[in-house]
Amino acid sequence: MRLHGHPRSLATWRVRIALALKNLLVEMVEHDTAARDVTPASLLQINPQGQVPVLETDSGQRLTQSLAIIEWLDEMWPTPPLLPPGPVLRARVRAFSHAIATDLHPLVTDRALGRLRRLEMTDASLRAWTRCALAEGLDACETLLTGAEGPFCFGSIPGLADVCLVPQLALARQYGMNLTFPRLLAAEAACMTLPAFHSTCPPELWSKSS
Ligand SMILES: N[C@@H](CCC(=O)N[C@@H](CS)C(=O)NCC(=O)O)C(=O)O
Repeated sequence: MRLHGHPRSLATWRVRIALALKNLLVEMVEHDTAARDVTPASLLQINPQGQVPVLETDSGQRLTQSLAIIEWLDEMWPTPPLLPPGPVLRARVRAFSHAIATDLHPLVTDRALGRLRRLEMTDASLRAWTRCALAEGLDACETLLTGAEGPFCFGSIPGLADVCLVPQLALARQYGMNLTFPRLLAAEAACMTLPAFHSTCPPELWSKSS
């Protein structure tokens, strides 16, 4: 399989963690998604959204959207599972994951910040915007874990929720945020004992991760 991504991409990091948890090796193909205003044609050819990650399967299918890719991996290689047994707990894990990947992350991507910059938002306002989005999103996530068993987000093994959480916390640290989310930090600490999380961490985020 081939994973199209970018070393700084949090969404690519999610998929890399999932692959590592399942001990799956892929060839990495790097696309420059960060330093540009125009989506490269090569990326638009493989994803009409012009975003990474894109996973090319052995049978030549191109899968987009990190959560869809990770759920596909989980269906194809069910061990270890990334979703818990039981429909209610699975719905809670998916809700938590979407709160990060679907609601929070798009507010703080390079694409979103680039658009705001072109609307003449200053660097200081952009920083305030990003910190505010991260604080609100992570605060809600802390509450979403109420009553969930640890040490990981939802139980004794890492899963989809942890795969989404760890990259987002690393970004928050990059913005110098004071993280006061005990349950999220405990789950992150449990994750960071595992090579699947720390060995896949983008180098510039490494020193700032727990
Ligand atoms: N919802 C998508 C988000 C993907 C995404 O935002 N990717 C970023 C990198 S983290 C990207 O490709 N940015 C370049 C761009 O949007 O132009 C997913 O989870 O895969």
